[in-house]
Amino acid sequence: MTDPKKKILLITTGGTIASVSTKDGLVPAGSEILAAEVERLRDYYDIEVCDLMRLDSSNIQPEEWVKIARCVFERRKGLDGIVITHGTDTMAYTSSILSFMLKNIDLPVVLTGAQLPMRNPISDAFDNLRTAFLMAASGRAGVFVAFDRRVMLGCRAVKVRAESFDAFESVNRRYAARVTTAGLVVDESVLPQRQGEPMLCDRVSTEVFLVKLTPGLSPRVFDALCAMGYRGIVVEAFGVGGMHFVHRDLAGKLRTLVERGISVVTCSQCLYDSSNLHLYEVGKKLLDVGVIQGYDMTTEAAVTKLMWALGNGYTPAQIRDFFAESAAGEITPMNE
Ligand code: ASN
Repeated sequence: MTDPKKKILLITTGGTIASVSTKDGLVPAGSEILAAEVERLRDYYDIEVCDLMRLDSSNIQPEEWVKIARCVFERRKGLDGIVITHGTDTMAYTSSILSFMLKNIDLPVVLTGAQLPMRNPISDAFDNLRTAFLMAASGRAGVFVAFDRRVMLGCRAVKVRAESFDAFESVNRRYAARVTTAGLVVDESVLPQRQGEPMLCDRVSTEVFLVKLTPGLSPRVFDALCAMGYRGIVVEAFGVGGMHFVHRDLAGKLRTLVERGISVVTCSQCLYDSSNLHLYEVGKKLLDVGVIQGYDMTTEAAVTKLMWALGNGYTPAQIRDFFAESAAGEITPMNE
């Protein structure tokens, strides 16, 4: 007897993968664009479809993250896995926040998209959708991004190329799986560890600002952010985490912010490797004033983790503790 087909829910949110050409440029549509390919996939999977939204991912914001998380959580019972089609531009933010919102998720949730619309004969949509379905049917729980025959943790994905088919990389973490001629080859050591029952934690704060440090940046920028009511700031600092204190004293300014209860997290402008504020004087000063280390987190993971922590009412002390540990695989523990 053959195994029953795995039951997969396909949630569409728009993006290039489901876009059509119009006089206004590419505009996202719904599952009707994916229908022919979904029909072919029905030979292998039992597929339900949910058209949730039709947005370019530049228009996907915290309101949409909540909708997507709720849809996944509410519909997951009785399914083997979920595939979410999504625009590529902000997919890493969505996959990162879902990694926190869908705590201990008990099935694979796999985001995918494409660099060319499904209707384009040379589109990557076919391969990407097939990789996502393979991972969704794999029984490996967690939030993932599937792209260019590779699968990565959602909280490690970064869009690194604007046009090429290999648009995503798994930053500072090995791929969770690859598609080879042998099928889906999963690296079990990369998969997230569940620590309890699945929970929907869908509150998120928008009071987080990302600053990319440039030489000479004025400390007054931080006064302005404070005045605007931001409660969390992520600074992409230089190298392993340095910020200037000569001529313009950023460390001194950040001290006043931390004293006012604002959580300041630093990560590196370098895509790869970890920040380490202990190494240089320009980093140590930041530790002294209470800046939180982002270690080897991607910027997308650091920003969404802070949005999530503030949304869930964490105090500055709780945020500090939360950033010292990995919730979904976004930080490499020191002993690895
Ligand atoms: N602008 C598109 C989006 O993010 C890009 C894509 O999907 N390739 O929705």
